[in-house]
Amino acid sequence: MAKIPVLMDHDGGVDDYLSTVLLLTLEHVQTLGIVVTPADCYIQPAVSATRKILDLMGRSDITVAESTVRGLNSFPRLFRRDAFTVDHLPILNQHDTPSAPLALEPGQAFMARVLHEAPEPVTILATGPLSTIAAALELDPSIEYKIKEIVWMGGALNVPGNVDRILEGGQDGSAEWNVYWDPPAAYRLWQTDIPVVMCPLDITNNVPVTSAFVRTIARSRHLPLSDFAGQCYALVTHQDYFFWDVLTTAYLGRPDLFTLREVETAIIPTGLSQGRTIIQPGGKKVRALATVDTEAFYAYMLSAWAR
Ligand SMILES: [Ca+2]
Repeated sequence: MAKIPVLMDHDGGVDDYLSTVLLLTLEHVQTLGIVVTPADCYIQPAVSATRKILDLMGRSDITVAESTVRGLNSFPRLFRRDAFTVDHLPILNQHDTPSAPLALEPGQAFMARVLHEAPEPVTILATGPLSTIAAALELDPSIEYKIKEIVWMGGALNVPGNVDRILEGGQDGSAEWNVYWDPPAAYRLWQTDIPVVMCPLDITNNVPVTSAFVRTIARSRHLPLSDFAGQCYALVTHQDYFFWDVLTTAYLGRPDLFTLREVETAIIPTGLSQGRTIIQPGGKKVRALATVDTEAFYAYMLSAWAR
C-alpha cells in the first residue's frame, strides 16, 4: 500500500512532542519533515527536543525546520517553559548531539519547498497556529493546490475558548489558543480553498489526560515510548490538560474512532473576539471531528506507546 505523505507543523508543547511520537508510529504515513512554529514553546529547546525524539524513534532521516513567524498574542511562559524540561529529559539525552538534520532555511521556506517539490498533494498535520502555513503560502502561492488537506488542532465552535479572560486581557474568552496566537493567519488561511479537518475544543474536552491514565502508562515504563509519554504527562498533571494535539494525530492513525460533521465557519481576526472560530452560514466549509469513542481512544494511546 502506498504511504500517505504528511508534513507536520507543531508548536513545541508537551502535547506536540507526543503527537510527533504518535505520528511516527503510523506505518501507513510517510513523514516528509517536521516544522516547529515558535508558539507554545521556546523555539531552541523545542527544535532540539524534536530532533532528539526523531533519534529516539530511529527516524534520524527526517529533517526538522525552525519557523521564524511571530504571533500577536504570546502563549503563557508557564506553558512555554515545558520545552526546556522535555529537551533535558534523560531518555532524550543518551547521545551528545542530535542526528536528525536541521534545515538551513526557515521553516516556512522549508514547508513551501517540500510542498512544491512533492509529486502528489500532501496532508499537513498542524498542531499549533496556522501562521507558518500562511507564511509558506505567501512565499509560494502555487502550493495551495499541493496541500491535500490540513488536519488541524484548533478552534472552539459550540463551547467556550481556552484563553483565560482574566490573565489575558483584551479578549472575551471565545478563542482557542492556536487561533488566538495569530488570528490574522487563521483568517488568511480561511480565505483559501484548502480543505480543513479541524479538531476543536468541542471534542478535545471529552479526552482529559487524567492522573489515572498517567499511572497506567507508568506500568509500561520499561518500554521507551511509555516512559517518555509518562514523563511528559507528569509535567502537566498540575493543570487541566487534554489530548488536544494527540487526539488530532490519532485521527490520522485511527479515523474509524471518529465521526465528523461539516460546518460553515469564519474566523474573527480582530477585536475582543479575535481568534474566535464561529459557525457562520456561507463561511468556509470545513469538516470538524465531532465524536470519538473515548474508551477505544485511550486504549489506542496505551498500545501505540507500548514499545
Ligand atoms: Ca500544540
